Amino acid sequence: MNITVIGAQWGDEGKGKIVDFLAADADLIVRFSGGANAGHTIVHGDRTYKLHLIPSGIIYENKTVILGTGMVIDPEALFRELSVLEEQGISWKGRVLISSRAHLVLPGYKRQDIEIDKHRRQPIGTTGRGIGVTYAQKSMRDGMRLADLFNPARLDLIDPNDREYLLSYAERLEPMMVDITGYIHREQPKRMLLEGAQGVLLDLDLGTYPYVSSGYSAAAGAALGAGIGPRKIDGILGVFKAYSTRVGNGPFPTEFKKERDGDLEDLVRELGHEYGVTTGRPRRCGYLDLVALRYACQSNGIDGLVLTHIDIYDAMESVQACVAYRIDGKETKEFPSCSEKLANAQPVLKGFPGWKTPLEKITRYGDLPQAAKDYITFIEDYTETPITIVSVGSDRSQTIVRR
Ligand code: 2SA
Ligand code: GDP
Ligand code: MG
Repeated sequence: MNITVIGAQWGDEGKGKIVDFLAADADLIVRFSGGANAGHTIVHGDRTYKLHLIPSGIIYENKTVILGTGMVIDPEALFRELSVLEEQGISWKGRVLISSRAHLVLPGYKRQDIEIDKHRRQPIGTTGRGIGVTYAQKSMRDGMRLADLFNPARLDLIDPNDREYLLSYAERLEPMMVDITGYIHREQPKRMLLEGAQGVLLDLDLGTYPYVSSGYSAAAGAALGAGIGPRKIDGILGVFKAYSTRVGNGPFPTEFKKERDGDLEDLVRELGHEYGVTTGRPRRCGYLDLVALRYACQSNGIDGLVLTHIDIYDAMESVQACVAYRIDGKETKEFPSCSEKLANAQPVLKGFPGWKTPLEKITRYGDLPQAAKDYITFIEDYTETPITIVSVGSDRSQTIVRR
């Protein structure tokens, strides 16, 4: 049984938490896309782990994780992250493998990323981690892959400073390098988890282009990133929050507005700690956008949704969600492909009664207050997708699986 887990919004839905929870039953966890731009948080008791490149199964002592082919790897960031994990008592040697076909981020790419975005007439607000430049080099067929580090014919083609930089990591990277396809074929894992990064609306093809990242955040990227065929994947889970957030620029139709929503943005940001895990940037916050969520379900074939952060609404008298857009005077439930059109969309909001009960200690679906269940049922009906897991807090234990 192999399951893909993706973000169904603009990232930061709680993928790290959910992959860590599901990893208890997995024998291999593969991150299939993105790089050190991502920030995946795992909370276990009084310990918090912030992952950027390492797949979220690493916290278990005996699980093997692979950084997949679709990733872009910054060696400096990788070893920094691994040494933080080591300080936190996680021994990783022998358990962290990297696809030989994954691309490498060079120091100059990070500088270029920052410079390019600074000079854009409409900046994207990238994380400055060299992601776009590395994926562009890959598409141009000028990229450096992990395997190239051990291939003098390729290595000799690059700038001597870059060569020296990369070679300084070669000894440590060599034992981690793996042919991911061969490995999976040999090991025959029974249960694989394929972890995405960012979210569907930041996917290069499906997202709000050009305000997207450059990897494939969508479910369709999982097979490529893990070096397996798409028919080997048995299910797709899409993680989403009870509200929406976005970090960086670009259209966000349900973003809270002071004139309409008062202090709701500050309230949600503080309760939900909505700050970038990688850059510390405050995240923009807004209502749950069901038009966008339905599009994410349809464009990814999501079999089951995972609802997180529902506890953030615990104290609210009422909760609202966007059920349509009004664009140029016309109401629509279709998600526009053009960012300018999306920027003109006014959300049509529907109100739901609040549950005014703390949910954080609830462990069974049946024990949720009726108002919370009604909100959940509405989302399922609207998206035509079942909600199979509900998360009521950041801790691994605060996860309700619907049976
Ligand atoms: P990039 O750096 O080229 O990938 O940026 C392109 C856009 O993608 C957004 N992006 C993200 N959005 C949400 N979360 C991300 N990870 C970090 C986190 C973000 C942070 O977990 O909090 O710390 O700021 C992430 N990574 C990329 C980015 O904001 C641009 O809009
Ligand atoms: P990811 O990028 O999708 O892995 O998500 P991030 O780690 O960037 O952001 C999610 C944040 O929400 C982290 O601080 C998590 O610890 C936290 N979190 C996850 N699920 C829940 C939840 O159900 N409720 C609350 N209150 N916090 C959650
Ligand atoms: Mg994140």
